[in-house]
Amino acid sequence: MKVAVVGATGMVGEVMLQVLAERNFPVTELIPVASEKSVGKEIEFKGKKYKVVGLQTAVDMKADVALFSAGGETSLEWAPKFAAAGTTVIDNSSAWRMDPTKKLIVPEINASELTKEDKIIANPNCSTIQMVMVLNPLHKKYNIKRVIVSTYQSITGTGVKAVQQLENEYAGVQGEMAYKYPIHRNAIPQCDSFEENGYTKEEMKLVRETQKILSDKTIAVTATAIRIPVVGGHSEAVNIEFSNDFDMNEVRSILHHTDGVVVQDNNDTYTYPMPLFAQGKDDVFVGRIRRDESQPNSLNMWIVADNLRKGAATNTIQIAEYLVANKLV
Ligand code: 11C
Repeated sequence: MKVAVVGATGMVGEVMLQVLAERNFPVTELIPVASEKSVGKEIEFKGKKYKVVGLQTAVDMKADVALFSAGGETSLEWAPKFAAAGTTVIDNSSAWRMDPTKKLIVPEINASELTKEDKIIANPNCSTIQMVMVLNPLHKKYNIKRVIVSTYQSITGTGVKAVQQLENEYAGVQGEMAYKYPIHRNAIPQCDSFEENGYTKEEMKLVRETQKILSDKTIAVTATAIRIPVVGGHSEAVNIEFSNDFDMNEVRSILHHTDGVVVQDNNDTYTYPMPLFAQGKDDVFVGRIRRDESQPNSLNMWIVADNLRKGAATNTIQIAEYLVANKLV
């Protein structure tokens, strides 16, 4: 496979290169792509050096697959150009996710929707991916009515500027601010910009993308997304109300048998997921699983994943693996 990584010098792009190498994705030619200011820079992949090229050069190189993580505007402009050149684009931005003509894919859930005709495939938002990985098997069994989610999101979701801001704050030096406020010792109740309805875009992604991935518009979701000074991954406190009652052991067993989900849930041994330990892992971790005693058929849980891995790079590459395995590219 000729593989282009668009945004190769960014945070997600770098993890994509790592994950491609780790999973031995069949890369016969790597095309690292970035904005003009990075063109000519060298990056290393599997011990070999590659020169970063610009977007038009990459289009002309007609890759089989292009993994995009370069922001919504770049995707809107360039994904169609790659697609027109015959390249299948898997895009990490929010640009195409809610476009009814594009598929929004978490491979463990809905990769079977993909066909050869899908030339631009959307990768969901990180906080959505980790949540639906856990919701999906439970929805199939008990039918979800409503989800209330509060997120505790890593600064790596904002990008390298935010990591720099936190490091500057630790060191007590002035620098460029990724956020309007200090993030060290803080919790900022705003991830992404605000929408007309008073929610942030991040909160509305959790609502809309969940319904699209689970193919069920009847699932009510309400979200509050918070940025915290953590780097290892996103955490989510999730309350789920089902139509049907459940057995706690069966819930645990279902999650235990779900590919890509790891149950870490034992109060006796203080076992529960934490971003410090999820960092660098491809799985979604779930714990603190409790019946919500305040209303019928309801459950509380805590879900953690590395937002740069399953929330972005790993999910993208799993989509590419599915395309290869099913001869869709
Ligand atoms: C965050 N979830 O942590 C975001 C980052 O729509 O792909 C990814 C934004 C997106 O702020």
